[in-house]
Amino acid sequence: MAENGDMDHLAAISLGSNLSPRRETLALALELLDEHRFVRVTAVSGYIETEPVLVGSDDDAVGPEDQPNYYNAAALIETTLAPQELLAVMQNIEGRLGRCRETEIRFGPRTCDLDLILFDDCILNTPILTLPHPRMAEREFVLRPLAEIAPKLRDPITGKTIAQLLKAL
Ligand code: A4P
Ligand code: MG
Repeated sequence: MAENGDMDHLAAISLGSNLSPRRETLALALELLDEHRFVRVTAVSGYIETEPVLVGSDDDAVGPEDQPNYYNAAALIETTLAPQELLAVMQNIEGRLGRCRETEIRFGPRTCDLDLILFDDCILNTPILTLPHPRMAEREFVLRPLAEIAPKLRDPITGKTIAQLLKAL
């Protein structure tokens, strides 16, 4: 962790909530992130209402069908933290906003989901963190808000920009 105020990493995150109060929860998550000493929120997209995406492409996970719509948003973050440290901060905020991983259903309703989408040009595959986020390219609820604030940001694996990925959907 750096001691000074230089925020030398750029990260893109996606936010989602489908349990009331959805917009307030996203706003509060961003406030809590920005309050962190080593994190600065530099851009925030508009909030979009989206229908729940139920099926993960990498396995057969299916969420419950009768869940409420989501609000989704994206934000850009400058930070001195390492990717795993930033993820821990994000998970701590999810917890403070009432998310309980022990009792929730995969792809089921959640008060607040914070996903790390990109972190500089990092490509990582560890049990706790995969970068870029493995499902970003197939998710309109991730790409549309992110394209609003960072259309030229690139997926380090394919070299494609967020705008190109969104267009390809
Ligand atoms: N993890 C690994 N890589 C990452 C990363 N880049 N960012 C690990 C965040 N977490 C990462 O995540 C499960 C585990 O993934 C974590 O322990 C972390 O170590 P989670 O947040 O606990 O659970 P989750 O959110 O249910 O899983 P995941 O994989 O984030 O789900 P998805 O694919 O993000 O789907 N429909 C709409 N319209 N809008 C949504 O926001 N979200 C989901 C969640 C489903 N459908 C949706 C939406
Ligand atoms: Mg998540």
